[in-house]
Amino acid sequence: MRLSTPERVVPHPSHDQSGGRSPTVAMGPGWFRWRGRYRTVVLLAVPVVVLAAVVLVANAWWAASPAGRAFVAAHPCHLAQADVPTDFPAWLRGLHWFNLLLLVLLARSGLQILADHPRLYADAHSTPGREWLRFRGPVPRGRPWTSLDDSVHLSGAVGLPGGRHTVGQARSWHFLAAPTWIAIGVAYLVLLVVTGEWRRLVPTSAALAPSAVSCASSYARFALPPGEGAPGYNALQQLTYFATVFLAAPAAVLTGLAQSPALVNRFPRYERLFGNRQIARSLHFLLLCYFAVFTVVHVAVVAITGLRRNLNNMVFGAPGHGWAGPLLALAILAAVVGLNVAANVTTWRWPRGLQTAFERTSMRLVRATLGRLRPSASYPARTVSPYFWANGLLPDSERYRRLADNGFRDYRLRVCGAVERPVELTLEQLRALGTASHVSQHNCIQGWSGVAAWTGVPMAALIDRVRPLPQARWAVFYSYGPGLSGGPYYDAHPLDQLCAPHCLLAWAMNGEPLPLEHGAPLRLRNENELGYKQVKWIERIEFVTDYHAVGAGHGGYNEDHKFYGVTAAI
Ligand SMILES: Nc1nc2c(c(=O)[nH]1)N[C@H]1C(S)=C(S)[C@@H](COP(=O)(O)O)O[C@H]1N2
Ligand SMILES: [Mo]
Repeated sequence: MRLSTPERVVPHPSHDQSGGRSPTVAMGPGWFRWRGRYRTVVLLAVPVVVLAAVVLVANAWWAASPAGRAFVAAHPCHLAQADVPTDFPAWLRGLHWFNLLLLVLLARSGLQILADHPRLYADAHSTPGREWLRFRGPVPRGRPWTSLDDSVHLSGAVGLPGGRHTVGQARSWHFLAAPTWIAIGVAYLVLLVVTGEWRRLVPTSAALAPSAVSCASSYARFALPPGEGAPGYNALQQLTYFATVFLAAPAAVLTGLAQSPALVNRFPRYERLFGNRQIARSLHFLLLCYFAVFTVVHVAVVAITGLRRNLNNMVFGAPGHGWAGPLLALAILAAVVGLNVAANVTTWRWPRGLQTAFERTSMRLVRATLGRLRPSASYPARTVSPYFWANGLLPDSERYRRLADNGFRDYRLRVCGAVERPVELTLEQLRALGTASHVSQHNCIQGWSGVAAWTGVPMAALIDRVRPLPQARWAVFYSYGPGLSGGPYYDAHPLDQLCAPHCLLAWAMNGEPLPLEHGAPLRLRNENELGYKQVKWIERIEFVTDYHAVGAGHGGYNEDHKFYGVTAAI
């Protein structure tokens, strides 16, 4: 399948949906790695199965022993609780099923985002070879390998929308669903409190912990705990639901937020809560795994403990024995599947429509919140990454080669458009406008990150020099480098972000002149935004009223060709 766009964008090999590789699995540190798609799974399964067998046998022995029997008698799995609501009000049932739809959308678009950089690290620098889990072979040595080469192909049955390097569309879905999920989560919490339904969920007695052990022991003997069917949740059920609602769900939101360049460059301490951004990203993935396991177990228990009665309860709020509940539940599940299929189809048919829907809703929210933060870019110098992934195509024009051969002495930055004083400046003249340095974390849309020290002229100083006209709202940065589908790379930034103190036109990286692959002689650093906004090999800057007349009108090369958002503060 190929990306079809209303503008007939020329596909590039990275968009080539047939050529992409499928994920493989490898796990463990570099000196000891399990490889291979099936071997890893088998090798992982062996210790899990052995451990499970040991636990099952030990538990059976313990439960049959006098001590075990006394324990269970003293701590019944089902605790009689006063004041616990037994009804499932309509709002609760509605939110339960809506939550299912959103979780599936979040999981599928999340996997698609992961497939774009299928490596999970514990170290902050995303160094190849140091992944604790990867779904891709090792990074080849001795030849250029950008993170675009690295993305894997996902089936549309798994990923939303499936395919290769469809991270732009996947993010649209992820960020349409995420604020909705947070909103219904907040509504749910408020309603829990207001209606007293929280009593069913929130543990209020320490007796719950030993009782939960009794429940677990019972399940581990493949026996339903005594008291099954009594009103209220059993102790283990209550603790699991509580952990899912009050720990796992907020943790998913918090680790997701730690992916925001604007947030971590403004509050590096927030990132350090998790260790670093890559640990937060790994946790975000592990939380997806938790939700998947929870759902499987939850559904299994629903089935085992009286499917028809439970489904009636889940749909109508009353534990009837008719077929109406199961039929309606089936219809709801069919709708969830149908909506997911529709999401895939819509994405491939109308990628531009999806991008526009995202831009008009969630992206505005992001811009009004994270986009407004003022980055402090105050990472300690010792955190600078030893390895920094490179992305994009090097300039290949004769003109650029001549400039580079001569150490960029003939380079002129042209600044034009809606300004009072258009200029052409040499690197010397640019330096004379002022110099600033900062250490920041670069976050690529694909998922890798790296910390580097940047030195350059503050954009604010250049803006002072050229004096934008009152109608100028955006500046478009044009590159000597080509985009993947041909033509020069470009990207638009709002003036308010460019005026922030930490926005630089950088000519040095980690105290050295900017290396060729990182954008020599000049690149942008706007620390509110993801990597693709940081235009390298800048040729000229044009101030404009809005970006609709630039390229295909969506705010940049990747915005035009890959349906990325014009704002990327997360
Ligand atoms: N001209 C140009 N600039 C570009 C790109 C590109 O393809 N062309 N890629 C962007 C992307 S996606 C990222 S993540 C960063 C990577 O910067 P680095 O190569 O210095 O790590 O550059 C950005 N700037
Ligand atoms: Mo990127």
